[in-house]
Amino acid sequence: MPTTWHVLGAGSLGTLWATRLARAEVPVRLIVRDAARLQAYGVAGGLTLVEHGESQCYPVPAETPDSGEPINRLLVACKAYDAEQAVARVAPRLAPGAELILLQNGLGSQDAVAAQVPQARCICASSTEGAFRDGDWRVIFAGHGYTWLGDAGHPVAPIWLDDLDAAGIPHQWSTDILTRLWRKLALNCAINPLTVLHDCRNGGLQDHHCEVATLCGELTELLERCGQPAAAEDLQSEVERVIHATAANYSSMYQDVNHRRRTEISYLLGHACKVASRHQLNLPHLNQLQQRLRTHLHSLGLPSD
Ligand code: NAD
Ligand code: KPL
Repeated sequence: MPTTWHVLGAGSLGTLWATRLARAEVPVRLIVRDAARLQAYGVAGGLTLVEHGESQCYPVPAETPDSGEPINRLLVACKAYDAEQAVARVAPRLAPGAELILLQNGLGSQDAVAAQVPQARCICASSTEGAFRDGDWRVIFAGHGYTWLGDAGHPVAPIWLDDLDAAGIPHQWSTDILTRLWRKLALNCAINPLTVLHDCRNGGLQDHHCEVATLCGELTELLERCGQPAAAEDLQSEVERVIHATAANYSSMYQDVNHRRRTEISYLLGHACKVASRHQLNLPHLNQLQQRLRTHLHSLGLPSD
């Protein structure tokens, strides 16, 4: 009997994964927040994936967190700030030897989740795929990319990577997943907050070269101090390359603010500043950036954590 994938969070990435697994006839079940959401889902009749302009509805079965069935494999597809609480609600259902795949961007939420479920194996992911919702239970597959998966405490790849092959989810097992997560966090810290504060696309940061370079210098210091020298290598040139390559795009944080959604600041810039302070490292520009961003979010009436 193949193992069922439970997908916690029917948002952009959760839907993107659930629909592709379902399309490949891999058993998958969706966990929605509560009975009201389950009822709304029942009315919709399934999850819709829009790819290359074509939409297809997949009737993925769904349940609430307190449904009784044991969970062996759980894809956590909530935002970083929701992950810990969401997992806590299903923790009693985890079977011995259960595995969690954590899709959250940034750092901090993965450790918080792992602490909730010491009996389970937690696998972290870093994804460059892009998807967004244009309605309830409907997701547009906007950017093809790659997902790196890894377990910092255990280098052996799980057998279920075969399911991802079958589902056409481009992925690679990574034995240095923490390096990847830190590198992405550093890129996000150097780019995303400035796009919000300067109200610009990524390419607009080409006019703020000095500010970007100063932040890259401090982020490099931080990565080296916290045992991530590989993530620090040539950071500034990669940040400049990404700014150039994605010049026409709005950063994910810009889009969150623009849609008046809570940002993941605490797991990006907030995490960087917290770790710097833990290492007694003085990074004035990074701290000032966090302060400016928090003030800005507050002024817009958005959560600043
Ligand atoms: P999203 O907001 O679209 O989806 C999150 C879903 O989780 C929502 O449907 C929400 O209702 C649900 N949820 C929250 N708490 C829950 C609970 N207790 N029980 C059940 N469901 C719950 O978010 P997303 O864009 O899919 O992002 C998920 C993570 O993936 C984030 O950390 C994000 O940074 C990362 N990421 C997203 C993309 C992307 O293109 N969307 C790309 C790379 C990484
Ligand atoms: O990942 C990104 C984001 O917008 O979140 C990039 C494109 C790298 C910008 O930081």
